[in-house]
Amino acid sequence: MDAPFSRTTTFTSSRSDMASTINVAMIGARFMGKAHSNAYLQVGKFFDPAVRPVMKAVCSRDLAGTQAFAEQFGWERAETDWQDVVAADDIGLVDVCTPGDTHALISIAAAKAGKHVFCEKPLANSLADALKMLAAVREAGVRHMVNFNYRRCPAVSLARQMVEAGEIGEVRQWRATYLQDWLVDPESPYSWRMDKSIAGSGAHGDLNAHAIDLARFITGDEITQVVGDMKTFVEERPYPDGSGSGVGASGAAGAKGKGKVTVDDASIFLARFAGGAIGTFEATRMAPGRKNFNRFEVSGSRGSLVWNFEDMNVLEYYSTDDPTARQGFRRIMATESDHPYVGAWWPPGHLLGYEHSFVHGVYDLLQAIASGDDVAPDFRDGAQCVAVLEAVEASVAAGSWQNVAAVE
Ligand code: SOE
Repeated sequence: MDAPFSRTTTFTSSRSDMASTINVAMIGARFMGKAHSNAYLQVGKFFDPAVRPVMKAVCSRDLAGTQAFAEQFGWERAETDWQDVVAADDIGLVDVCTPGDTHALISIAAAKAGKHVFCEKPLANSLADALKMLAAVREAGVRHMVNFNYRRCPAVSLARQMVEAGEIGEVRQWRATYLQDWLVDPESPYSWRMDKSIAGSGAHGDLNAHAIDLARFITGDEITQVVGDMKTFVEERPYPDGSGSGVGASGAAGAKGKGKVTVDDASIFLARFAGGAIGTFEATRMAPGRKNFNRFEVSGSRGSLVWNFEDMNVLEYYSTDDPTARQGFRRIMATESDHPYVGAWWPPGHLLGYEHSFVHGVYDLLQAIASGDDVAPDFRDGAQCVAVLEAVEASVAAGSWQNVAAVE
């Protein structure tokens, strides 16, 4: 078997012709599996990572489907036993693309086997599990990253740079709305995303997790107290007939009748930040007309920034430093070569999309693996996000403000 992390001569272009490689195993082969596979395929073509991924093994439960997936995306082998894959001597990085209920099991086993770990969000379905994952990767001394991909949309990375540089002054208010509509129809089929024992929660963990991560990333601050409300509008849904293809299409196929929805359709909360800012968060799968309306607006003492994934290349910026007669929101197209990540892609002015954010994340992870430096968002960030999610759920149960546990 190949060494998991070896030096090989793989390229003869003007880029590095002496490239290190790392063998990757990905567990899970559905929507996120495709997005991650695409990232491994693209990263070495547009960036020049110090270590290049070799797509060694993909693993999921059904052999024929996994083999077809491996062939489609160029994985060398298809497997069905994640434990064998994680333990295999030739694997250096384990990429966890399964639903939340298995993140802890797989990530901890991978860390114990000395593998670097890249895990989908939310990091875990409970803070207790997230803390165990954090302890495992720290003990193993491996690199770890949770995939909050929206951080790496160029306009979002730019917003972080601007807040850090003080361009909107002191952050006072954060407003996040993450709105989708794919569950508005009560006949939309049941999937694992509606099963609390698998997904952990609904719009809350799926969408508010992103919003919480963006709030922490952009403000550089921590959420310390929360109070919220959550609602399930449609309490049971028909099992899928296998014909669907949307995000909710998988799971329980073949079962008859209706499945009980045990997660929220919508989740809202108020937040207080350590630095004195306050914030609002709203996540729903029940907002007709909103497709992937992941929007934040951050108000500071000298300006504001607004971003919305539905127009993801644009960052809106208002500055009180502009002359009064010229003040107004300007639309910054984050498509220029001096914007984060953009120079690696097309000539200036050409738009990037959803998939690019995954390529950027994989690039940064590979650089960290090569250098041995930490990469953000890491499992501590992932666990802190879960702490916020969990505190909101506690506040709903208690009907009162709750403190958020601080993850060290
Ligand atoms: C479905 O709600 C989903 O695909 C999420 O799971 C993703 O994390 C989000 O980026 C888009 O919507």
